[in-house]
Amino acid sequence: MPPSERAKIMMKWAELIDENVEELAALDTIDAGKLYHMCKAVDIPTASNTLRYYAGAADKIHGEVLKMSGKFHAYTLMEPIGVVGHIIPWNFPTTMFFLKVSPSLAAGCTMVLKPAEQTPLSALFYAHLAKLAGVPDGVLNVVPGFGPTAGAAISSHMDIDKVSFTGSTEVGREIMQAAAKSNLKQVSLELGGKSPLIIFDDADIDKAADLALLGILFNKGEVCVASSRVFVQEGIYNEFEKKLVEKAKAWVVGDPFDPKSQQGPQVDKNQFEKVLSYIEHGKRQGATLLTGGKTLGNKGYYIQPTIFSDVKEDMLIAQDEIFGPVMALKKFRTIEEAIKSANNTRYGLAAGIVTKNIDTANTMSRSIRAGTIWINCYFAFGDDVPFGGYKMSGFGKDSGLDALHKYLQVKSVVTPIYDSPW
Ligand code: TXE
Repeated sequence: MPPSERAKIMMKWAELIDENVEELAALDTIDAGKLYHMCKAVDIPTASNTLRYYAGAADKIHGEVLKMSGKFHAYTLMEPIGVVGHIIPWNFPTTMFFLKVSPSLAAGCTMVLKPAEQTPLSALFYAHLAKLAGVPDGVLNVVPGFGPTAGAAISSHMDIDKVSFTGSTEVGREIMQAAAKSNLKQVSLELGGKSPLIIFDDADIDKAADLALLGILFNKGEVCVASSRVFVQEGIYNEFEKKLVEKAKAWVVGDPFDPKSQQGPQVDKNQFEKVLSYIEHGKRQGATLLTGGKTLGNKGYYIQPTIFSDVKEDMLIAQDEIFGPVMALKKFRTIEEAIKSANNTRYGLAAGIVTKNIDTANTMSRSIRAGTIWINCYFAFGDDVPFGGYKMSGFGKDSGLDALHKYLQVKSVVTPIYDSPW
């Protein structure tokens, strides 16, 4: 199909998504316990815009003309990589679907997508809308199923040319092994994180406390870039801690369909129990529980916003991805100490820096080993901004033109030129 035709279909699909925003938002809320008003205002409209961004790129994919030495002429073709397997998680069912599908569709690939077993509903609805928009049969195949069966079938399949995965570091490792053992398919991985937020003495304390809280409580902490480690400079530490705890206590946890709620339930029993067990570890290993730490109500997987202070860097709550509303707070003195602490993790997905000093911001952003650095903001994503990890947070980018190139391969074509004067 000509790329301009692909683009038209993608634009039409985006329109259909916008027309069904309420139903789609409700599906993600029912499946994942995500806030309905956030899904409706952010997740769904952002996803249709992601489609539009890559639709715009579909007919701008081209290679280069190269001047070889000797009497040769060479050029490159950018070809679709072939059949792509997408395996996605449950924390952002809609966002993940379109971060994967949009660039691969624009690149001209066909694909099999496996949604997470907890959240298959919106993916199936998106496939239905894709058909209505004119995506030909067989191009986009949504196959719900479990990881060790349906997921593993993708990563070990001999006819799949690339697997693009977002999920846990453990499963990322299994996917690489399966790819290596089967047809050496290409792999890109977006895995876990333990992202630091570093707040310096010159910060506006009130705003910084809001940012820190949002960084860990947004989507009930089920966010790969959650700012789960917060480092605060000693000059403002006491006042910051006081504000943070006050704000955490006022945070509204409840029914995700209630517009007043700021935090819904954890996705399922497994995650609920995992988070609670980390809270117990934190207490047992000697961190100070400043607020929260308990479940809420007797129905649903609700957990109070939880903040620990006096967290030592080798404690489990400072090292493991908890994936829940649990913050590890720590005081620091110097910028050197902040850099060392920020990098003391096996992950490297994102980091936040709060300061008015441009030199501090520049030094920090160049010293932290992470794929995204937010200065005086957090969760600032954009379709044109590459997103992906360093270290054990994975490799390969979602978003931006880097993501488009992930689904393309370069072919070099060389031909002799016998009568050329040059
Ligand atoms: O993830 P899994 P889980 C982290 C987070 C969370 C933990 C466990 O810390 O607490 O992982 O969550 C599919 N072959 N993240 O168990 O298992 C699975 O069906 C192929 C961070 O839910 O990694 C689902 O579609 N696929 C993360 C997807 O992998 C397999 C988001 C993710 O599930 C498979 C989610 C296998 N052997 C969890 N086993 C992020 N980066 O945002 C499972 N899957």
